[in-house]
Amino acid sequence: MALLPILCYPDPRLHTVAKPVAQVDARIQSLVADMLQTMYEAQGIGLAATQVDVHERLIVIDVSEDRDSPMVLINPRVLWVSEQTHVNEEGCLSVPGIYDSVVRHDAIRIEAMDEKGQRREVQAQGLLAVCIQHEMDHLLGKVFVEYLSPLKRNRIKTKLVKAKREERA
Ligand code: K1U
Ligand code: ZN
Repeated sequence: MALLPILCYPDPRLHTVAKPVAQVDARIQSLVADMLQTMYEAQGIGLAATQVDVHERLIVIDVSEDRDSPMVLINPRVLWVSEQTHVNEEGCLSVPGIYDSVVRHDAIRIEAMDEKGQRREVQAQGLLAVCIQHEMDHLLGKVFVEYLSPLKRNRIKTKLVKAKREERA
């Protein structure tokens, strides 16, 4: 297993639209193991392949308290969303230190494959539903700050570019 570098906003690669995974093989299983290790190490509850510069439709998630219930979603597809929405506080490993409110569907149902290539359906609500919607946005090249006002987004961009510059100096 290996820790993978996480792309940081405003890296343009975060806006790449991911392609479907063609085959769930040893390469994908190894990527899943690396992404899980990277997500746990970074103390995140989710990670999309886009964030580690792999542009294939693959997500890992673990919203459990004990961090022992990994979920792997390959080629996820939305089947249903609730009409009801909710404002949630979100963060992102690609936008370190920034948390803000985003409106999401309360509940969703998706289909995806797991790491064995088995089709599964997931009905989600609460934090799991929020996290799946956030990670599926990553696969479309969308970062949560794009839901914020241009003013807020530009402030975040400036702050992170400055932080990166200082880190390099
Ligand atoms: O996509 C990511 O970078 C992972 C992200 C997932 C996420 C968190 C919160 C709401 C929606 C999606 C994170 O794990 S950010 C860090 C984190 O652990 C966290 C932040 C806020 C609430 C709960 C967890
Ligand atoms: Zn994110």
